[in-house]
Amino acid sequence: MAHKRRDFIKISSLSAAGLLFGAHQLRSARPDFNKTPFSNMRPVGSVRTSTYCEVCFWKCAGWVYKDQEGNIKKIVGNDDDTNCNGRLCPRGTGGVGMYYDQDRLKTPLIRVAGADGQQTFREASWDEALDVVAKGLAKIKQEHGAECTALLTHGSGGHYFGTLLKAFGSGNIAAPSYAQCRGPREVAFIATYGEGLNSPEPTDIRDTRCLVLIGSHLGENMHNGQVQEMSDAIDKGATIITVDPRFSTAASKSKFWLPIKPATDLALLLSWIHLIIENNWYDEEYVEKYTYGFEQLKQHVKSYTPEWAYGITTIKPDVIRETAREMANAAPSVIVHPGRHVTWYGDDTQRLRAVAILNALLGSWGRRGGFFVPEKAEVPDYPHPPFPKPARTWRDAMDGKFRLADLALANGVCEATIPSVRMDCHIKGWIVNGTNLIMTLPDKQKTLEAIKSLDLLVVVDTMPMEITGYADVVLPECTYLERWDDLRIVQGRVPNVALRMPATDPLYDTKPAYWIAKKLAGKMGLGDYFAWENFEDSLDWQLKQIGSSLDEMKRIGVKNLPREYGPLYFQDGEDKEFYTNTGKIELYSTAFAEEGFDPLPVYTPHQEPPAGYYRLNYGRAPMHTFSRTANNPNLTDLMDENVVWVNPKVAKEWGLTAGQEVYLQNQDGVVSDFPIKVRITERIRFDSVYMVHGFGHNHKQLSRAHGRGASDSQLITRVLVDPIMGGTGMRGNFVTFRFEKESEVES
Ligand SMILES: Nc1nc2c(c(=O)[nH]1)N[C@H]1C(S)=C(S)[C@@H](COP(=O)(O)OP(=O)(O)OC[C@H]3O[C@@H](n4cnc5c(=O)[nH]c(N)nc54)[C@H](O)[C@@H]3O)O[C@H]1N2
Ligand SMILES: Nc1nc2c(c(=O)[nH]1)N[C@H]1C(S)=C(S)[C@@H](COP(=O)(O)OP(=O)(O)OC[C@H]3O[C@@H](n4cnc5c(=O)[nH]c(N)nc54)[C@H](O)[C@@H]3O)O[C@H]1N2
Ligand code: SF4
Ligand SMILES: [Mo]
Repeated sequence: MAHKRRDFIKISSLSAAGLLFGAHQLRSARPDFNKTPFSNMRPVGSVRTSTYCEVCFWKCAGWVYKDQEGNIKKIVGNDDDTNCNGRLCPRGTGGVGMYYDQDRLKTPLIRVAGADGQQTFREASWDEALDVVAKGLAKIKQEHGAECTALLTHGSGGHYFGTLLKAFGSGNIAAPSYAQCRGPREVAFIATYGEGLNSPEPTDIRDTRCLVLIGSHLGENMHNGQVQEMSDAIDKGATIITVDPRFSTAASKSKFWLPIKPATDLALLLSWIHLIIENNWYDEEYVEKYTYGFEQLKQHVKSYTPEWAYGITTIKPDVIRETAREMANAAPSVIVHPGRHVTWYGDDTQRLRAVAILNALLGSWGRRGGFFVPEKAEVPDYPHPPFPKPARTWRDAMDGKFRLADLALANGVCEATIPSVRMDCHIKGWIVNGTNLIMTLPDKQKTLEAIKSLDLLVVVDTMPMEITGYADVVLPECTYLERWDDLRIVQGRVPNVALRMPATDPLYDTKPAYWIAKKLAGKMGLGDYFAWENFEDSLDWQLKQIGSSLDEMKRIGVKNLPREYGPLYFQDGEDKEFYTNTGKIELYSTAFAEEGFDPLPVYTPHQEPPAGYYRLNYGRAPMHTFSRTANNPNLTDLMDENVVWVNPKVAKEWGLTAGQEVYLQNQDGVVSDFPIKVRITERIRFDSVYMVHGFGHNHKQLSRAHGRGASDSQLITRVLVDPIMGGTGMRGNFVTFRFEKESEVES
């Protein structure tokens, strides 16, 4: 499948319009939900089936209701589910739109070169498309070795394709939810407490007396359980302290809003640590019993006074003092929230170390109203042969860097694919499942360079997205509402499992990921790794290992199990061994010292925007998830484009008016493909602009999303790589306004 050029294919010249499908499917595909997205019809006489949501990774469990004709009508939360407590967020309710979206991928596609040299897709049968994939992978194995393949994935299909790849002999399996998201936080907490936070985070917000949000914009970030618990905590009188350069929804619910100068949070954190130690506000017994390196920390933060931090952060010293006192008064029922998307400025692991240290001083780890001790159901995998050991991995391309990264880096896989990196083999084949890398990874040029170096790019997706345009083979997955999937097994206060089963047959010629992976395995001689006959049998087998069954799960959807490994919180005076080098909570990180990194976090200043430029800040909107929902008919009804938030002072300087369309140009001369409307608001500082991530799609087959708003990803060309774990800091980009589209640089 080696193509000299791998152009972006916008529209298949052999369009899917001629596809044949049955009357039932036509009726079901009717996009009548456009008008009434959240129907209140009662489920009288209707059937309900269990699912868990795939619109984001909180994976709330719910029930899907259909009408008598079998059309999916609505999805509601499962009352027994601890992730959602019976309530879905607007995106989860609008998940029905993923099923009804008429722009969906409908059949497998294979890239072909036309007579004129133009590349295009042609429709193919599953058998033919999977043959091309199996042969392409076999060729790579023969010429370079199986380890020269990689899987980039986000979402439930990752498990099946992961099994396939490991069985094939490759360990290159990366998700952008690590190095573009929570990676630095995991490494910081592993260094401090010997374990990461994972997902959902074990924050005991429900019972907290003080919640400190540093950038975490809960309320716009709609991670369901946390948002519900935050609102309960507010009702019970908890103090919320929000540190955000923007007046976020969370800031509007807070007793203290600290409109910090962007990129200076570490200075604030260090001065909070300074105050808590200098005033003896820390939990002496806890620190004495559980921690290592207190004296070094005390010395280290001596000079980090609130007056010092004021000069850097623009937060007044008395506010820094008052907020430190609030935290100490609430301790140990206090949470300095670690955040989730933390890849900001490249020193993110150190910033998150300061967060971890602050929590340790306040004694909140393992305490009610702080961080609880999570448990997860232990469900064995369906039996399969052991995996072969891969000869090499992406790490071999890294020259010994990023050894503290506990998972693979998606950007690392890109680097290991580009031939200029020293490695025995360069990665030659990618399977991309459920991640729109073009809008997800910063530095698009680098992603494209990697893609151009591939012999084979297979994309598994539900929608024609930017990434599918670069594929050699596109494999259309059916939506989560049309398929069985692995049990949802996530950590929480109680261990539990949730079932996803199809509410209806797949529309068009789409298939579930488990089916695709098993078929491919068969063609690749790896069938033993998917030994079950029917997927349902494998679920039933797994459920029987934990005293349940598929029949029971179909009825209840979620099964909560008893905790097995002790109480939710540390007991008073209990001895504890942490999985660090010293067996203690490491305020001073011996692991960092060993690797040559600062064992205690040090503040280093970041670059400021040049004159006429503003820091590009981005975040979430409650009704959308990344780029995946921008075309969802139900959710575009709620929000169909993003806007750029501009401070009135800046608007005045530029003569901008509300609703005016502008292009944004970044420090490297990249101009946004599309214009974006201006929103003039005091809610953003004068040194930054803000926009919601996930808009500005340039794939023409997205009939509702194409050209709506601008893409932050496109403007993130400067990447601040975290030296400790390789995370891609994305908030070091600056933009200015342009009134017409003339690009100096090809984007
Ligand atoms: N509705 C919705 N909810 C989601 C998602 C979604 O797509 N849609 N995605 C989910 C995922 S995967 C993630 S990772 C989370 C991400 O959500 P969070 O982890 O909560 O958010 P971040 O993207 O880190 O932060 C965004 C906030 O940081 C502020 N900020 C920007 N620069 C700075 C700074 O220098 N200092 C400080 N203190 N604040 C700053 C911004 O103004 C914004 O309010 O959201 C999750 N929830
Ligand atoms: N510029 C910028 N970049 C970011 C972020 C940001 O805020 N700004 N956020 C970062 C964060 S926190 C994260 S976690 C990552 C998330 O990054 P991604 O997970 O890549 O998010 P999406 O862009 O939504 O891409 C999801 C893809 O999955 C497809 N999809 C949806 N449902 C299914 C399904 O059931 N099966 C299959 N096979 N495919 C499906 C969608 O059509 C879409 O193409 O992005 C990171 N990158
Ligand atoms: S938080 Fe919303 S989008 Fe995410 S899984 Fe739950 S209902 Fe779905
Ligand atoms: Mo994320």
